[in-house]
Amino acid sequence: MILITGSSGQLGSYLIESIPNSVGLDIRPSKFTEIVGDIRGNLDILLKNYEIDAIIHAAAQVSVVKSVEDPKNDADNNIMGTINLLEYARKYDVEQFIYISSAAVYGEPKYLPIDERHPTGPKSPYGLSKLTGERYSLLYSELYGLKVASIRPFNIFSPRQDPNSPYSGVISIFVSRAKKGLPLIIYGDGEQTRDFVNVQDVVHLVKLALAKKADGVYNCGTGKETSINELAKIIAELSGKGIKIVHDKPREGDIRKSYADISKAIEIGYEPKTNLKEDLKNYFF
Ligand code: UD2
Repeated sequence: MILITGSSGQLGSYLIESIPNSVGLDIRPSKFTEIVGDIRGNLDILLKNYEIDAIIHAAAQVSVVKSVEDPKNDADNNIMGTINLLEYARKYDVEQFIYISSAAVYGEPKYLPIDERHPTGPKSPYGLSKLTGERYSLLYSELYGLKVASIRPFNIFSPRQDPNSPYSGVISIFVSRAKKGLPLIIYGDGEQTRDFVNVQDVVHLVKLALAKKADGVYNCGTGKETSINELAKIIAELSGKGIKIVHDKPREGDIRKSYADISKAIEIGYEPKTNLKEDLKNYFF
């Protein structure tokens, strides 16, 4: 049986749907979650009816902004929660552990595209807690022979992202504004870039890592960059509402350009299928 933590979340819910013989654990109840509980809680009790062979750890405090406001809560979830799961894995001889990390571990890129050897330098408590969780997982692999793969997604998008959250990513914000007929606000000149990857590609890489018992660190993106200007134009066009695009001052601490070198993932069979324009149309319009 495969335990998927964070099964009510954006990525976890898709993982539950596409991985047979899996069971979901999340603090928030949902139709994807069989076990409602906290990853920091007593896992002996929470998981007593299950025989777990592998864990995909996708539960996390996911907001950069919240991590700055409350770094202790962020660390408690992302670091202590991870250690609690790793200890469970050690105690019950779980074979495999897939850690969902983040491109936030890299901080401001020193070169592009960003490969897995790129130095880490998180710019937020969130980036640091994700990196720390990743390092703990890799340490357990060295110390106890747990098979550990760590996946670093770039900018994930899906129809299940929450457009009403103030912590949403740019695609969510632009789509919900376009649907309301509101102008899209670009921070700065809009020439900053991101590697937008649809959630199905992330699921695909996680499944490959699981099947191949991969170990080490893997970027997950498309290997292509899209500027925020291009993104705004696509969404404005798809909405068909004559949406205006306006510019505001740059966002503080914003990363300028970011996209992944995905060669390592390709070596284990990864083939990203993201087509930004098509996917946005299918998901939202
Ligand atoms: C994303 C993640 C962050 C972290 C990071 C890793 C979100 C919300 N943020 O930050 O958690 O993992 O990647 O590198 O998922 N923008 C606008 N107008 C808007 C909103 C955003 O111009 O209304 C710009 C923003 O200034 C930035 C770009 O869009 O240049 C992307 O912003 P984002 O917050 O979606 O994502 P990012 O990469 O900064």
